[in-house]
Amino acid sequence: MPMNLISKTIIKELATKASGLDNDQGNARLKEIVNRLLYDLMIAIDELDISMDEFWAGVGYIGEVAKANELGLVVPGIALEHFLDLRLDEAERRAGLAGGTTRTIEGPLYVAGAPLAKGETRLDDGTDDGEILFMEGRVFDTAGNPIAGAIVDVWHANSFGFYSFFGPQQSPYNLRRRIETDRDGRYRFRSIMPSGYGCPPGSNTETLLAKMGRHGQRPAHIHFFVTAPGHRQLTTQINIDGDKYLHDDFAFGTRDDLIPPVERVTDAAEIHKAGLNKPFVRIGFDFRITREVAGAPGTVVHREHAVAA
Ligand code: MBD
Ligand code: FE
Repeated sequence: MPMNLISKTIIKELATKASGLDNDQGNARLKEIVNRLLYDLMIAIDELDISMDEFWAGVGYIGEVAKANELGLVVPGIALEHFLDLRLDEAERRAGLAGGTTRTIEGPLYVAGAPLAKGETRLDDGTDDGEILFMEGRVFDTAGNPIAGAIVDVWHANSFGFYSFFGPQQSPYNLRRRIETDRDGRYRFRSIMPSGYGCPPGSNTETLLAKMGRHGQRPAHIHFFVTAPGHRQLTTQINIDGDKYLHDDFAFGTRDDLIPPVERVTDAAEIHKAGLNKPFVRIGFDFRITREVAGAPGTVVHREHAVAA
């Protein structure tokens, strides 16, 4: 039952004054946003009859999340990062942009400046006994022309679900590379199969999810930024088919057309041809990126990124 101890008129007045909407100084856009968020929050407190203790528990929680540098994990966990993707999808649709590979969330674990290779490279440092993976494909524009010199910036977790620069020590830029496509728009890499990521046990994010009856697991996935001059940046991932959490991702990142077939190669001749002595996994995936246009929101997200030490 809504409490409404306070009239909406009084709340409106308070939020207006608190956000400086009644003066002509400051940043108009910021004031508009603060005003709206404050108003909606005050209404929610009033209607849900949020107690002093509940309120300060919430403030304390956000403080802890910030102190632990976990905001980037809570945001996808409560579907906000995916929600922003849904808005961008719709904005692109209305701008007439079609035919590009489906986007999905960046997540909090990108590190800029990975080593740059031409055409093909190896991502793993040889210390991970995970299944060997060869992934390859091409970058196309939406007319079907291959794009030479596109950059495929790829990052993924190791076979324990950990990323380099986060969690247990790994070699710098392990499982992170930038690959420049060759004259046919082709990229290719050798790596090891990632495992799904799980929110650190006991983390603030996991604590919140547990209180909502949810888990903090992601299916195994591989992240990509695909860029080329004159084109819109694509931020996406592929998911590893067959993963237990494929359609139960705590971060809402799985999308149906980002689940390529996973081919397990066991044929002795094929194994020999690949220069290996044990079965391996092959995944093919092509990217299509759209042209830069005026009048659509940008796809390059300016956010805080971890910096390589
Ligand atoms: C990840 O690896 C990830 O991709 C997201 C979205 C959240 C947490 C960990
Ligand atoms: Fe990830």
